Amino acid sequence: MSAVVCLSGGVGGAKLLLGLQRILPAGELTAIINTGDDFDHLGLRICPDIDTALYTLAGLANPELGWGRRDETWTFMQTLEQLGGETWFRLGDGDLALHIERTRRLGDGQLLDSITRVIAATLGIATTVVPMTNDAVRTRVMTDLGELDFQHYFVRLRCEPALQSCRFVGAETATITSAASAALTQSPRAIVIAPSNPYLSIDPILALPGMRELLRASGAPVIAVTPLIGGNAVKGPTAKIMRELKREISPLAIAEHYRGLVDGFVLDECDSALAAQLAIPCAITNTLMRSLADRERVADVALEFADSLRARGAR
Ligand code: FO1
Repeated sequence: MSAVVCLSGGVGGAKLLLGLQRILPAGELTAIINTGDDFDHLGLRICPDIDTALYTLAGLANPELGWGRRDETWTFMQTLEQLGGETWFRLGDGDLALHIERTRRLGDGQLLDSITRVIAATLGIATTVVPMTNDAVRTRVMTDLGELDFQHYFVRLRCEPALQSCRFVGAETATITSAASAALTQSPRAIVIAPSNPYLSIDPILALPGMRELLRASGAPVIAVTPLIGGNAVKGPTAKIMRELKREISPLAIAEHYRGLVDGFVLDECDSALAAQLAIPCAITNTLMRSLADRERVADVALEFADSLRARGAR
């Protein structure tokens, strides 16, 4: 019982993944990553949340954007623009190599989990980075403009259409990757739900048949880290989406969303007054992860909290 499993989406979740990777011994973290954002673009398979996890864990992430690579050049995009091509989804020159290589391997019949494993090893990443499934699951959002593909809504339209609901096409018949199931069944020390968007990034993972059951049967404390600080998302559209979905914009609504699944909730210190209203135990810390030290601190608080829940018999 030593490994830690973290369920994560892209930018926000990857910060916590990096904190966990830095405080845990090499090889003791498995990251189960949302693939509902994946799509085919310019003939390439793009897996944004996997890419963000890989770049972040390898120390290659673009610090300003959160996605893509640091020190990136954009000759391909500029040339594509001159040619009148589609440039709403920006692919940097270095990043492009990852999508081309992944697409080539998929074309050769390799599966997404083994491709991700090879790339993570090449990048020297100590964490086991696992797509939630090898099957196609595609997030589609119903908005006031009708139903849209996820990246069309998220990047092309900058989340401007009002969200009404989400569905994860293909999830009902998708199979959880074997490395993800193995990590959840080999008596993990803790399962952490990263501060990713619950509706867009974590729900696709939870929608896979058997996932909720595996989490509950793992015997490990399951804890979630709030993606909301004082009624605002650190980055991204979580608060806007909650308003549109007519949820209270509060960590309490996030905890409620995970009710029956999580044993504990990590609140930001500026929301500490809410602790008394939570039906489950909570830990309180500054959850804003600006520096590397912040990422390590939040990771540390999350794991200590999980350990204390286990010791208390809460799991
Ligand atoms: N996000 C953007 O807001 N604009 C982009 O042009 C963009 C390009 C991109 C390329 C590769 C990649 O792996 C991710 C990229 N993202 C971009 C991020 C991404 O699509 C979203 O942040 C996630 O899907 C939400 O988790």
